[in-house]
Amino acid sequence: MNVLQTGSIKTTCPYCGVGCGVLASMDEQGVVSVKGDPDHPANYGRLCSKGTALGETAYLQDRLLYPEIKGEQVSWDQALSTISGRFSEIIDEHGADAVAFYVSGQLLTEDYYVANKLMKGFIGSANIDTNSRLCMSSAVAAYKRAFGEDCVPCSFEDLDKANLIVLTGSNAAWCHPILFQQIVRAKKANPKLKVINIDPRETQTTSAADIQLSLKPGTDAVLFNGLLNYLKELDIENNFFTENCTSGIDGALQAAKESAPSIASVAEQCALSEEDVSEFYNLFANTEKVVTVFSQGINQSSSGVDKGNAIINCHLFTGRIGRPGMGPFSFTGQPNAMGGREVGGLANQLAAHMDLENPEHCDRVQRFWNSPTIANKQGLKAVDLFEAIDQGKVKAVWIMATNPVVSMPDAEKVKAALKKCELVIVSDCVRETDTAKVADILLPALTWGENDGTVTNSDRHISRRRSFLTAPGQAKADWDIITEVAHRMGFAEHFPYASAADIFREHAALSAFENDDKANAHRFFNISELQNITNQEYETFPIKPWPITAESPAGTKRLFSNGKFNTPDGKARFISVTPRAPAFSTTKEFDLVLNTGRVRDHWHTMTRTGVSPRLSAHIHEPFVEVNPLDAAQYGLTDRSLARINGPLEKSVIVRVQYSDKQQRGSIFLPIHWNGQFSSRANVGALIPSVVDPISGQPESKHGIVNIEPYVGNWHGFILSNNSTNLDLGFAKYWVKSRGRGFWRYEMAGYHCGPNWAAFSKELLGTISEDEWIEYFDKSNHTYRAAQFRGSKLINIIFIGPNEKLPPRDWLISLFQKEEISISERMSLLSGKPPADQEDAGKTVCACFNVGEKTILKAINEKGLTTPEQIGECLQAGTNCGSCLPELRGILASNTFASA
Ligand SMILES: Nc1nc2c(c(=O)[nH]1)N[C@H]1C(S)=C(S)[C@@H](COP(=O)(O)OP(=O)(O)OC[C@H]3O[C@@H](n4cnc5c(=O)[nH]c(N)nc54)[C@H](O)[C@@H]3O)O[C@H]1N2
Ligand SMILES: Nc1nc2c(c(=O)[nH]1)N[C@H]1C(S)=C(S)[C@@H](COP(=O)(O)OP(=O)(O)OC[C@H]3O[C@@H](n4cnc5c(=O)[nH]c(N)nc54)[C@H](O)[C@@H]3O)O[C@H]1N2
Ligand code: SF4
Ligand SMILES: [Mo]
Repeated sequence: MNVLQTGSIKTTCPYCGVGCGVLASMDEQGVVSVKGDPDHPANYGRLCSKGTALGETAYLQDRLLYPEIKGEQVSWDQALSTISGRFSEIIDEHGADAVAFYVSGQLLTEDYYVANKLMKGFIGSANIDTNSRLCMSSAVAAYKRAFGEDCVPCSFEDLDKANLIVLTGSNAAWCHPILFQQIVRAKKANPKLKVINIDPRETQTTSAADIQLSLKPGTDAVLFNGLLNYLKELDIENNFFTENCTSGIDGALQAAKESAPSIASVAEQCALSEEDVSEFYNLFANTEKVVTVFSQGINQSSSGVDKGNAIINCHLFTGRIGRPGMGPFSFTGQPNAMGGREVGGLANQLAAHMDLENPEHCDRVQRFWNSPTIANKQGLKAVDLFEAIDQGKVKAVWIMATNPVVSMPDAEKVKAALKKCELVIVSDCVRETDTAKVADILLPALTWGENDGTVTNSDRHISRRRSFLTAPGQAKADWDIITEVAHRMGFAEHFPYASAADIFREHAALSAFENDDKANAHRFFNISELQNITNQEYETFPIKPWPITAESPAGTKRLFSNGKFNTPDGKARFISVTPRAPAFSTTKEFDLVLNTGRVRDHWHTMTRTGVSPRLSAHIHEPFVEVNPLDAAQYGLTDRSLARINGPLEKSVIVRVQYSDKQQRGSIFLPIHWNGQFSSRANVGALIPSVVDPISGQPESKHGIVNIEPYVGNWHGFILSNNSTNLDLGFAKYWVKSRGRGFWRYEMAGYHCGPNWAAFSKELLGTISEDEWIEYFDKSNHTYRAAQFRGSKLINIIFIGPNEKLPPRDWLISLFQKEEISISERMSLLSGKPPADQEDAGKTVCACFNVGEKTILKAINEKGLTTPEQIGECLQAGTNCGSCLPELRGILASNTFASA
């Protein structure tokens, strides 16, 4: 890979919706380094662990480097002509709705704009949906119902100005770490600031909370309806605001009263104590500056839209919107979830915040695009789209920047549907993904570091993604690939783009097109000021929140400050919410609620974070969080394996992790592990495809399952410095993770068939000069071996009859050594360091590679009592700060243990 320019460039982190500014560069040795951009308003120089490790993910291993058809390398021309030819044939024969795009909040705005334009204005179908359907489509629908337009009213700055922050369904400490740290700092600076965390389980986010409300899963609408009712009873209404700026209040109050008439009723329905509920309600009632943050615990629900509106209702009732330090704030997940919303990338939107089902809007967009046709009815939303593929109604699908075989609910069915589908095209930057495996055509896309364009973060700031690396292999920008297909389908004159800037200008011009104050024409999404941006200005574009117009050329921090909304009467709407239970309740057979979500250092399906040793060190194995009392009931032990079975007749096998922070009756599974990294950990296969009737967002936080111990006859691990992709099909359970200088494989199985000594050599490969040191005890299925090539350690394999194998941390540290000493060789097969060496334990601080045992030792020997002292002593926690909640946890449990 070559560096495109010297010195560092300003770009934006490709992970979460905080959209942190990054300064990135590559040195002459090809080493990519990143640091936080001190001038960027989202992060002011800070980066979390994922942002800090970006350099480790910018290399070429595992990349898709050239187009392929059915596994054979082809030229771009062949690939693109095949796609346009097959699309055109299918459309001619079966109509425009027989083809579809399934895109992603990880595309840049320009990519997204072109994909949406091609499908809705030229192919003439609205069958373009996106993984944002699984992510924040409920928040979109809730905002739209309340404000008439999908607008996030707040600014990150409001977190500093608030006196109460209510987080619900958000594990910001791990998922929006820079915002979480902003909240922690705001608390230090403002002792009046209180934080409430609403989540069925305690998470790292709880560490900043004054009150943790571990409510019964799925009951948030009751809690917020109860709050509305309470505010009404206390007469905390902002009468001026409700009278002049809102409609529908009576219905909402009535519905709130009926469903949540008293604190006692709320406490009972949500399984909370009356004291906790009343403390929360009191704080909300008595604090003017309140920000309510909501995320997937709200959105990923079969009543997610209503839950969003139950939250917004409380802000409308108190008029706490459009002013500093207040508002209902959906934290978006993906780096460009918001850009996708602006271009209308969902199957039920048009473009530039216009509606598919509004004939005036369709006419306006068609005139602007000068297009032969325009979709005028909603297309298929993600779950329905894959259902239509399964039924053969959609015959060709082009998947861009998403991995639905892992991330969709009922994921095995999605896989089967794609296998049957006539034509599956996948544009990705990575060669091997579970979705790429079922594709007919693979298209190599540029990714972070290489592509150019814009993204919009959670608080509407548009910022630039800039390239500093040249295109690897034959990879192309996503917009370029789509444009080429549009040309070949006969639409060349309508897609005259030579650069991302060309597309951005058109996107900005559409936002301004007939966007005036006349009723039915005004849209808040307006970046008219950027429609004539020159290439040079685009190159240096700073970062601004939309709307960006002649009146507000520097952008607009907060929306609705004048109390005007985008509804026909200009008023915000209260929505009457009647809470509904999740679609599935537990049964005798499936007696546990399945909650799913994220871990700190992995990103979704791990295609990028899974190649980073630093990020893989934090949690290297898929796990299930179980309350110890439940675990005892089901015969599970901590760190043993368990099988989790769901009603779709699929199961996963993962490691048990005791957690008293997990309420009884629920378990939590992380979403990240998939077929590339483990045998059976794809949680999508356990989640039925039940959706919210308005948004179509799946209920990914509430499956039903049962759990049982998985007792293998043998257990083992391999640490290997050269085997990147061992075929472990013989093991019922396997998982792989990357470390610095090695790959780690954990395994278990039923049949102790192999003669391990011979089998290991076959599996790992050996040459005549290799030296093996081995220990084999056939009577109890124990085999331990280390393979050396010269003085270099190549492989370690340990097999035993049960899970009681030595800790891996010291063995792992040997892979960082050029030479293994005699005493180390002698100790190796015991798995324990020689007397003069120490074991650092599991990595806690990914930035400085500091282990738990090292931290505990320093705490005890030096009497450390604060994370700051740990930082001074070991550096842990002093860079990105993502491990600070864990450092606090270690300090707390150590105090507890030594008390
Ligand atoms: N490290 C990391 N960060 C990420 C991502 C990642 O993959 N890894 N992905 C990004 C993306 S795309 C997204 S969408 C965001 C998601 O960010 P978050 O929404 O914060 O993350 P999740 O872990 O999906 O879920 C949040 C919490 O919802 C809780 N929850 C479950 N059921 C309920 C309920 O009934 N009520 C309430 N109140 N809470 C409930 C879960 O216990 C969980 O702790 O993260 C973004 N940031
Ligand atoms: N059970 C359960 N399921 C869930 C969730 C949950 O909480 N629980 N969360 C849902 C949510 S919120 C989300 S956002 C989804 C995420 O799920 P996915 O979108 O399926 O996950 P990613 O791994 O982010 O997939 C992105 C793909 O794009 C590729 N890529 C990266 N950069 C580029 C690029 O520039 N161009 C192209 N063409 N490709 C690129 C990556 O290699 C990767 O294969 O999962 C959803 N599924
Ligand atoms: S919080 Fe972390 S992952 Fe999110 S944008 Fe910032 S550095 Fe990237
Ligand atoms: Mo997401």
